[in-house]
Amino acid sequence: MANNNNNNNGRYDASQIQVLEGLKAVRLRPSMYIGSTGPRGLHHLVYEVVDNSIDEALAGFCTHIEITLHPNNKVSVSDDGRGIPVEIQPQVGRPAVEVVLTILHAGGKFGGEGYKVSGGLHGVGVSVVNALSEWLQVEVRRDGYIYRQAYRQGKPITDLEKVGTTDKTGTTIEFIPDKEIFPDRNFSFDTLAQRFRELAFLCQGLKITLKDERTGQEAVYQYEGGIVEFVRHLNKNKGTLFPDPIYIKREKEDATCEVALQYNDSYTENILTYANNIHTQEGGTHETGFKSALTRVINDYARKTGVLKENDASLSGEDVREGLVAVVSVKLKNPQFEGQTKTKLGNTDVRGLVDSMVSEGLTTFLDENPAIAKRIMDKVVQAARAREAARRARELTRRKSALEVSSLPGKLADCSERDPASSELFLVEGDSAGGSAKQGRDRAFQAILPLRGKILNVEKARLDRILANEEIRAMITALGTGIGEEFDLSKARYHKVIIMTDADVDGAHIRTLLLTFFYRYMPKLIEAGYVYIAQPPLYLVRKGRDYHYAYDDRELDRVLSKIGRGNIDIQRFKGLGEMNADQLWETTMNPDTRTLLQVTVEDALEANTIFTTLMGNKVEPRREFIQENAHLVRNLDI
Ligand code: 0RA
Repeated sequence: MANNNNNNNGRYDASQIQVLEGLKAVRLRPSMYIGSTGPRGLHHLVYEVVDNSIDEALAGFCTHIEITLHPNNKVSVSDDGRGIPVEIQPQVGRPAVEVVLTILHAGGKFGGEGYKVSGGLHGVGVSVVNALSEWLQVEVRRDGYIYRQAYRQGKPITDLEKVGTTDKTGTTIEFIPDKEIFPDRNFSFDTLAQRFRELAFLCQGLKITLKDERTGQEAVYQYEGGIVEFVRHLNKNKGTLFPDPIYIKREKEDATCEVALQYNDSYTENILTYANNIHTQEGGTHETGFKSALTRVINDYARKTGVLKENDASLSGEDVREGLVAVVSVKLKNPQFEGQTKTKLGNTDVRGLVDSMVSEGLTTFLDENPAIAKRIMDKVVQAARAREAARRARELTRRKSALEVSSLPGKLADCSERDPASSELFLVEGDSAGGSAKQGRDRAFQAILPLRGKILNVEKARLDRILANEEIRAMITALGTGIGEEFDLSKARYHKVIIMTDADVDGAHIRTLLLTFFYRYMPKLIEAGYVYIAQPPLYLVRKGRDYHYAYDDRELDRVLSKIGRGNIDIQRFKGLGEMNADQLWETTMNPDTRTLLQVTVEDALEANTIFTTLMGNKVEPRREFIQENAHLVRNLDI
């Protein structure tokens, strides 16, 4: 059984067995460790490696992390930290770096207390990445030397070797995910860039560079202002109530909390919470601590200054969060993640910690900045009034729908099918396209609702105004689910809601308006996977009796080169209305031949940023965005 690696005088047995057992377990059930072996799991490998460098940065020893995507599926992650220790670990008889890379959960054992601060969602350690890589190489720059070791599927194929000298310190880990585990090894620059930007916001001053050698793309993220700049970024295209976000920070022995917040003139709240750099989508104790302090402090201030009189009702949590953008970030020793997706912070002591620091910090801020405090007071009091009006409006619609016998909208051409699971609703832009769709559809299971004119810009409007909009009401009624707090997925009358708009800029705008509406008021409809985007073709190419459709310019080129020369006629569809009923059926509606894009809100932050960039109050960025990204809306969904 001799192997060049086991030269440590018989002391290796126990640890070697542990390594092999560990590797086997990881390769047998990769999803247990990294969530999936699809694109998410694949990208998770990179995050896991980067997290180790982030820990080194949070410990104060690393200022720059560089990630490079190479051709041939190789990724490298390089940092300028202290370098993973190389000394022989007495318990194991192997260099520490080898232990870190081969033994499960060995990651944090060598830096002593307080080393492990961040950690991927699963926090599994870099040995898992190693086990799932067909090849991995670690390079350590430390004590004047360069050390290297390579692995195959997690097993060392060389000893740790001294390969040169250097005056630098740091660690570089390069790896190629194993094809046996990951059928698709295509890394997405955009997905990685998004996460690294977020990490750079959360780790003030840290520089993160992402390079893509496949395309030459490069992104550099570094924010001296940390989460304050994060809040500025989220409010980029909004009118803000005051110029600089409020920033509060508290450092304790075993926890650091920071909060940055700023109001804008919209009506939605956007609170992002993080624990150890993980986006806690389900919230948790840090979020409750923040919210309760905010509500209490604002109410106290409103009473103290006479904005609220003795007999006035207190402001609700929703009132004080209207138009609020906030980032809450805590870093602590032993984070407990709970909830369905393990993204809810459970540590009970964090609630009081965040609550008391926000109480103190915000009270002081309001006292010291009366002019800003006044603007906040105006905003929250107005919110309370609007909320009351919305409640009355809601009651009105409820009573109405209870009274009407058949309350389905007149414009809806419903299907005969009654089982929602096999029913489809097409939301079609424009009356003429609606007409073609009605003719072309299979009325057995396809319903058509034409949407006329400019649909209300939901970002700008409050709930009461949205409910008053005829197009939106028709859609809500047709869907059957209700909206907001009364939303009930089980009442959905269709399990496919298909947005069918023109393949031009206006179409992209309306599609985004609808997506915004669903995202804000029926997020569960998206989560359930009920929302789709139809893909109408852009071109019809005819040669004699032969014809082909092309969905974009690239496909048009392909079609043209395939059918060769001759008498070719190219028709460009400017809108759905230009297609006759048969063409619309064949290209866009027939389940056997169409392509539908399913809309998923994978990343609420990403979606929110896109929506708010498009729909915010300032007009210029919106136009710019549509022009640049008309094609991108597709990338929102899988
Ligand atoms: C354990 C201890 C020390 C550093 C590291 C791990 C370390 C790990 C990684 C992984 C990627 N980059 C890294 N950089 C550092 C501290 C050892 C010391 O006291 O010098």
